[in-house]
Amino acid sequence: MLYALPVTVRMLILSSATPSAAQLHLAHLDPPPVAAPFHHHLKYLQADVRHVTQVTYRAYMDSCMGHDEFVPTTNECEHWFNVGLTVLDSLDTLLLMRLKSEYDASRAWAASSLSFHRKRSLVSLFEIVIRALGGMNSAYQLTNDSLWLNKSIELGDMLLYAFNGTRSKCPSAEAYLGSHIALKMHNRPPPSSTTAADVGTLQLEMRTLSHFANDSKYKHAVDQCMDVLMSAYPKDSMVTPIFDVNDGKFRGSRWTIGGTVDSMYEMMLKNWVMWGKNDTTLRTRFEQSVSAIMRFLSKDNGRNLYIGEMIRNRPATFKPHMDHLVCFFPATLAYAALHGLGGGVNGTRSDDYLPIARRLTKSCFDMTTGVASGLAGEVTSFEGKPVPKQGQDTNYLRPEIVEALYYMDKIDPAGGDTYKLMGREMWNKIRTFAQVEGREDGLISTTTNLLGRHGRPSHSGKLHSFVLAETLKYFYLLFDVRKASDADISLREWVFNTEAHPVRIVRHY
Ligand code: DMJ
Repeated sequence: MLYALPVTVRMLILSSATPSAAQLHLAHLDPPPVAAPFHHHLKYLQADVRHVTQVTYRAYMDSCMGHDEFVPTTNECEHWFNVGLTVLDSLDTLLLMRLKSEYDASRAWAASSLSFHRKRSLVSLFEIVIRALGGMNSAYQLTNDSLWLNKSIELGDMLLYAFNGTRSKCPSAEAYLGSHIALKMHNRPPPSSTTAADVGTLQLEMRTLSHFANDSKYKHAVDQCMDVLMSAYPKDSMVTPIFDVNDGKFRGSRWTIGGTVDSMYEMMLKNWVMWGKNDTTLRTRFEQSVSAIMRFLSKDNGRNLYIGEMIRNRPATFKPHMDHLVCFFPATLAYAALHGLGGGVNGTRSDDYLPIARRLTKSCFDMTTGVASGLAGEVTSFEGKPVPKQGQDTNYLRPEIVEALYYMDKIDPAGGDTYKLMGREMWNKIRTFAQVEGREDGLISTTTNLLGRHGRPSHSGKLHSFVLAETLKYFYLLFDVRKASDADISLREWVFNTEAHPVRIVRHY
């Protein structure tokens, strides 16, 4: 197959032997001596991330190929949308890491077994768009293989129905897959409320599909909804988490930038960048929201700058904790600065984006230092030294902290090796504490009970597909020894969707 990857990637695509997960440790590298130059360590770290990715994906393939997700501790397979979600979410990670035999096996599975028509399911529109459509768009971008475009069109055509069932022209949170969708929708009217993130995170993928397929219908659907969202946007402020798809209004009383809202902000910026920086409404709403977030939700406790949450316009209800998910925000601010907003990459004022992103990135990293395992919890309390909140001490191997390190490493001109060193510390902890017991070959899993006694957490639960899509990819790209401008994915030329699937910036569309 002819890959449309940058030449360096094509040349480095590796052998097509297909060892099982259990055999892979034989090929593993030895670490360099401690005193070796840092770039030797980086090469080793990058190879190690690739190795863990290969072992983990192989374990999924060995036990659950074609199922949505799997449980590394038991090898059980998980069903969610019944579309082989881990395959679709992992394609571009496999390509970027030159895991050719795993990519080829995934493509072969999709060619023979993936059909959205044969499904009969109600799925989360947001999740299927960011993981499946985003993953296939990216695979098509990187390979030019029409298989991925055809599958994206098949899926995109089904998702369009979700935009037709409501009064506001914005889709509800659920979409049908399979045949006779119109009939199914008629029999079960869509629920009226969705979240800001669900409805505000579809545009990049659907517009990209229009661009690739040369068919404006997907773009038209999301653009109509985006107009509704922008007119409903609160003046000079942030959105609240609920969106009513019938009357087209934001509802709810919480101000947060965690789950239910997060990627709406991220995608306002990225859509502005992706389509030529012409959409002044998107840019203005993004800038206005950043100001409001910093004014109402940020707090400097003397040790850390962090983003909490509160009931709208009621500062007394402020909660001094930060979700792991919120660490998308420094990455977004850094990307905005790279593309000229908030003082640009050389901004020094306290309200410029890059100085804020620096402090937030440090706080996100500090979320990993509160417990001996070095794994951050779902929610971290910032009342003193950052520690996982009681009842929230699970680590799902989410990407947002390493995502912040990756963006800052590529964008912050004053960063030096800071972010790579932080990444190394995080990676070493993951290798020690997230590794499944008895699997010294590198298989990793969700880690629970971080606050448990003896500092040794336990493992359980499924491996979310975002671990392969995002977390491992960001570690791999963070440890790249090349200059940011020479990397396979340059942030001046590419946009990652919220699930870390890269597509090239389209300046005029
Ligand atoms: C991912 O699916 C996406 O990054 C999404 O935007 C929010 N969270 C998860 C990973 O934590």
